[in-house]
Amino acid sequence: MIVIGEKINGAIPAVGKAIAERNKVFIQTLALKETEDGADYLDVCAGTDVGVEWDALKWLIETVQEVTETPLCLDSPNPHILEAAMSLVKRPGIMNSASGEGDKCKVIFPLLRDNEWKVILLTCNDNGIPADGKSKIEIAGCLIETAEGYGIDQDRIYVDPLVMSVSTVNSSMLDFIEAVKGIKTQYPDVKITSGLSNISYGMPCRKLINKAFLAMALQAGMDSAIMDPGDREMLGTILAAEVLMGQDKYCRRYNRAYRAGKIGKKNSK
Ligand code: THG
Repeated sequence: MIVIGEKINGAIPAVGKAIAERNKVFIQTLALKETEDGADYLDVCAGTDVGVEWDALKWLIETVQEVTETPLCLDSPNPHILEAAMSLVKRPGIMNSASGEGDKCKVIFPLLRDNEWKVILLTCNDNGIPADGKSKIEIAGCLIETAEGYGIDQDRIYVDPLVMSVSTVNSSMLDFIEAVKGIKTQYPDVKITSGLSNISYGMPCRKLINKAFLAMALQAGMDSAIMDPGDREMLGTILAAEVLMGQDKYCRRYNRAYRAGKIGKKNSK
């Protein structure tokens, strides 16, 4: 399971405040914590108004790279900002994201020629975000094939099938799983990623839903999630799911995490 740490995001009020105040220590502490918690990539999103996003993102990238070598996942809705941000980044990371909207593919895909950068592809286009699995698969296929034309192999692509909130679309997870399975059948080397909290929007006890979603999505073939790597219950769910799927030989990783106090009740092994 590839973990993309979600905490360096200006949409989180305390982080937005730290970015506005250019509070280096706050951001660097977060970056180090996510790294220690085992994040494979750090999502960096300024999440501010369009006019000031570039300055904020530039500062964020420089600030984070001062303290950690964990590769970054550059997160912006603006492909031109992603293009400019890429030149500041020291080692190949993930572009979050391209999609069928506007000129995103035309701007992002040429940037990935002849390097090791990866890209998240969202299953949406100028007609919006489809809820049904079949349309998600169709859009993903179209984007994957366009990417191939730019020399981007399947193993550098993460598709995010944009799960809906289950309070609005009752079949939300089932549609997501249909998309995961369909995309993996047609493009076996493509990876699947997702945020974990969109599904529970509008529901009480959101984390219960998020954890059940994570376990079922993993079983369906999801490879990665954008999540809080320090969330003990979420980590426990991942490790338990990997045990149950027969992916953790002799349950070693689960037992090791337990002995290290990383899962289960805090301070009571
Ligand atoms: N797909 C892709 N990119 C994305 C998302 C996605 N980028 C942004 C977002 N969704 C993922 N990032 C976040 C960041 C923070 C929170 C949710 C998603 C969040 N944080 C709260 C906090 O930190 O205070 C609560 C955390 C918690 O309770 O665990 O809600 O879907 N491609």
